[in-house]
Amino acid sequence: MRTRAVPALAAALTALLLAPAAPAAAHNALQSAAPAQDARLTAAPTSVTLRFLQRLNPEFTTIVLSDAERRKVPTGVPAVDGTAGTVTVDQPLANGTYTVAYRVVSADGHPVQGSYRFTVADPAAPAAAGVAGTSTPATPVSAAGAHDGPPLALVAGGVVVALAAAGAAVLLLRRRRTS
Ligand SMILES: [Cu+2]
Repeated sequence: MRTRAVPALAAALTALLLAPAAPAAAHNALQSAAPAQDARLTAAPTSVTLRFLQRLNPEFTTIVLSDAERRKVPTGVPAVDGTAGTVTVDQPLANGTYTVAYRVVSADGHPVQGSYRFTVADPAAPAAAGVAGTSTPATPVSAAGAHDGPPLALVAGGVVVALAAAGAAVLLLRRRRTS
């Protein structure tokens, strides 16, 4: 009975680890964007608008535009209208890949941040100075929330527990066989 319970426990823990994380219903999330993620624009945008699931707090809404070299592109401060935040782009964007990074707060007060890229490829415009056509921006595209930290730690802890349980199961089985 007891030896059977240990593998069952290990299996339960494994299932727990494989199960998708519970959706964070209380958290804000990016719903749509203009320019859209991975968009390839033939005309440079003059603004970036991000639409979220929940209303934005103008005091805690950050939208940062940067070029392929990770240089910050001058924009206005985010103008918040309900669930949408807009920044105007101060200068015409040269051809190249740009990253939009955002940080907003959820209704529960927790921050949510992420980033995505879009490309300006105006056939009539020259490429950005110093930005080769083959340059690949190193900025990773992610939609990581502030809650990614604790769950990761939990997963790591869970793996340790599962490994310990599996080890205990193996030991018990071995002991059984040798006795
Ligand atoms: Cu939260």
